[in-house]
Amino acid sequence: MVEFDFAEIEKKWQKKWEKEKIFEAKENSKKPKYYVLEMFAYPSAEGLHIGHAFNFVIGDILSRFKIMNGFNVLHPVGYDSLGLPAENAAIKSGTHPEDYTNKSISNFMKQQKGLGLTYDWSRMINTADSSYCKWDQWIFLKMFEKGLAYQKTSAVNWCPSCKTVLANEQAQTGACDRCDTPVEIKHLKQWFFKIMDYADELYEGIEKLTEWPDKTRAMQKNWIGKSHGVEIDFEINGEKWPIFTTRPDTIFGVTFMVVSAQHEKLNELVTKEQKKEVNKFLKSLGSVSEKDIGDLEKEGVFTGSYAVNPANGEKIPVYAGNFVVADYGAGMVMAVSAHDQRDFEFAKKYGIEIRQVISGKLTKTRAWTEKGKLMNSGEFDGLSNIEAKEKITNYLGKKNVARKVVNFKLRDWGISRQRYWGTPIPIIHCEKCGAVPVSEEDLPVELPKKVKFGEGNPLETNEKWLSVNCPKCGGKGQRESDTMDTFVNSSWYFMRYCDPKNDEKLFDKKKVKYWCPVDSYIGGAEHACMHLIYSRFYVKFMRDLGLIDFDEPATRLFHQGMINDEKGEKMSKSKGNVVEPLETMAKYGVDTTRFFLVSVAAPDKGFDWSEKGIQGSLRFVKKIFGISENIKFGKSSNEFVLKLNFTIKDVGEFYGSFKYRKATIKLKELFDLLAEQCEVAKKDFGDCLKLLSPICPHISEELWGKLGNKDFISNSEWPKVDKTKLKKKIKVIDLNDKIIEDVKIILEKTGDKSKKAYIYVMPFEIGKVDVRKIGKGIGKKVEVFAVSDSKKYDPVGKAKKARPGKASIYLE
Ligand code: ANZ
Ligand code: ZN
Repeated sequence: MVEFDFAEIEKKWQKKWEKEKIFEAKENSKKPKYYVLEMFAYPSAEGLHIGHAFNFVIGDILSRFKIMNGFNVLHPVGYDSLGLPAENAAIKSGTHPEDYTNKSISNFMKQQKGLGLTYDWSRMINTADSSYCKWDQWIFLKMFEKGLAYQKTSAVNWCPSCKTVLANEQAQTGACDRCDTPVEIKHLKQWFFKIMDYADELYEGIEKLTEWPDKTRAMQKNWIGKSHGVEIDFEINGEKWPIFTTRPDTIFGVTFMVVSAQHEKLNELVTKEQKKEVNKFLKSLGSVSEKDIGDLEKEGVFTGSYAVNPANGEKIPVYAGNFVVADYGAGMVMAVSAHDQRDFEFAKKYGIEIRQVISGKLTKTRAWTEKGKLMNSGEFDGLSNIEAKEKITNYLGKKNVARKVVNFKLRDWGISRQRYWGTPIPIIHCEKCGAVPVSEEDLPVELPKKVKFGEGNPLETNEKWLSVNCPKCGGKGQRESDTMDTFVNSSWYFMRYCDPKNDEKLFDKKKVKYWCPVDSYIGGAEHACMHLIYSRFYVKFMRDLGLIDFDEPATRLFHQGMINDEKGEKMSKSKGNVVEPLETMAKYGVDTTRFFLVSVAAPDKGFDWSEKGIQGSLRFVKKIFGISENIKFGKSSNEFVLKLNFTIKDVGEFYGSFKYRKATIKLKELFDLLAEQCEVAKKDFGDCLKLLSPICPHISEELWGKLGNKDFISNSEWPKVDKTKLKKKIKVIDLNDKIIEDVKIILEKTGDKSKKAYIYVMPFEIGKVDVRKIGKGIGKKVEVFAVSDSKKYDPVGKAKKARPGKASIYLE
């Protein structure tokens, strides 16, 4: 095997690509556009991990393929660099978040450049840069202007010891993940974006995202959670509570009500007698994370109040409970203990009546949640519960105590973070004028550089930064000290890439119109909901502002799989089983690493790392080098021309549809056959390199140059399929036809007059042989053997000459 210095080759070509700027997207090009984007990376001090590398390589192969197919490709890169980790690192190690971030970015860049990616570095974005955050703030002002940015009081996790607000992920266990102090709930005034105004469009629009993974679409539907139901008015202490239910058929089975423990009006429901009990319960609740509400042990406490059921006038107790969401529906449920599992468990625990109203089998542990006939429901008894839904809704509707409604699980987007390392919210609070937007000319509101970390939000205690004049009345004002959720930054970055340096405007409409939407968006499935819903919301908002004319951020979405360690376990720093892409690239070369990443499994499936596997990829890369050294240029064999044409066709289809593993299989076959050729046309060899180059760009470029080419293979033209060659193959591909043809050739050459032909084929081919057809074709008796058959008739040892697709023949 040939040894070669891959590191030198990699460096050489990366330098040349960069110098000639061959991957910069062109403005005003006549070519059709193609926009490839990998999801925004968060630059951390640890540098990129193998999952990042996998993500980038998947996008890069597509980008290279599209470039070679004549597209004007936009393949940009940038850094989603604000957020908690940088701030935590700063608190821990005393470095400023900005220094931490800049160091992480330059480290990331070095590693990404090492991968030989086709990024257009001239368009790089860094969300921490004030030239970017200025436009985040501009969008905020537009939201504010349209009434889509507003303040309301909402619960946060509070650590009394760190004196700081904790993100949900910092309070998952109910204790602060820094100091282990139990988390308390605090109510703070915070900023929200009214994503609910777009809930229906976001939900209905999912249907049109036909090139997004089904699972992601289903997850989004579930997240937005459009639910058709009925609102039924219950009277509590003389006040009307419109309670949302999807099961009006169970109205006669309501034996209690449960209001959310976080409900704003809970206090009004609690009687004097119950105050102590309720407070005790509230204290015990822990963090506000809603993620695990489904798995919680159901708990609650009687409030002392009673509700009146409008269907039968019954008085039923109102409980406060931990399993009811405060801002869904009315934040209170009509509990039907016999037919809802949550209510059932709750009723069992607190000894509340369980009243069956739908026929079916209740057990000791399970409610009956299937269909059945109504019982204990007065005039509705005997109806099927499906029918009863409609009838009861109409009955209550006529009494004016119920109406059909649509509800969404989606909540308005809370964007306030009580943190330093984020985009400042451009608002000034004035005693006289309230919340006043910073005027556009005064953007960006920049973060103060000198701050003290340690307790709470350093912006909140920075008097110098906080105190400003009110833009409206000129009086004393105070800056908003909350910063924005970093999902704000990543909701529109793909549009900014189209015009990243614009200082006058968010972006030039024409440029975004040309490039957007993203044609292929590649990233982890963990972003199926938040990021991908927020960016869909941003697109719709900007469309309504008249800035863009499309509805969805990306036409096609692709999720890469997970790479686990050799034992199939998730890689993590703490387990010490992380594969370092840089080490791997240094050891095996970039092209080998790239080839390996896509040859193990379909890129959406993920795989277990394998040292043996990557060595196999290295052998393949070396083999190609070996071929290039030994090959003689002349005329290609028919067999090779056929194979080449089929590979051009197949590999092209596979690259275009992320079926990269299938492409690697075809490439291996092609180069195997090439290795067996005595000579091959120079152009055909060049075509083979072109097919390889999206995955292994450096060696392809090197060998392309060795062929005497002066241009880059990376932006050369993709080889064309010769369709006439493909047709021919269909005839030859049939094993029987080939045997007939081969026998005829022998007969012609030797003038043989024998009566019988013995045919030897591979064991797996024996089923494909059609003895009658061959017999008719050659006009002789025919007998067929598998080469492995120990009882075969083979007097001159012909069987061992058979190969797959090529039978051996003995005439007698
Ligand atoms: C009575 C009932 C009986 C219900 C029964 C279900 C089964 P989706 O489909 O998710 O919209 N619900 C209403 N508001 C709630 C809140 N704020 N937090 C938690 N649960 C709430 O589900 C609607 C059902 O969820 C409603 O229908 C209500 O319980 C409950 F056999 O009402 B149901
Ligand atoms: Zn004012």
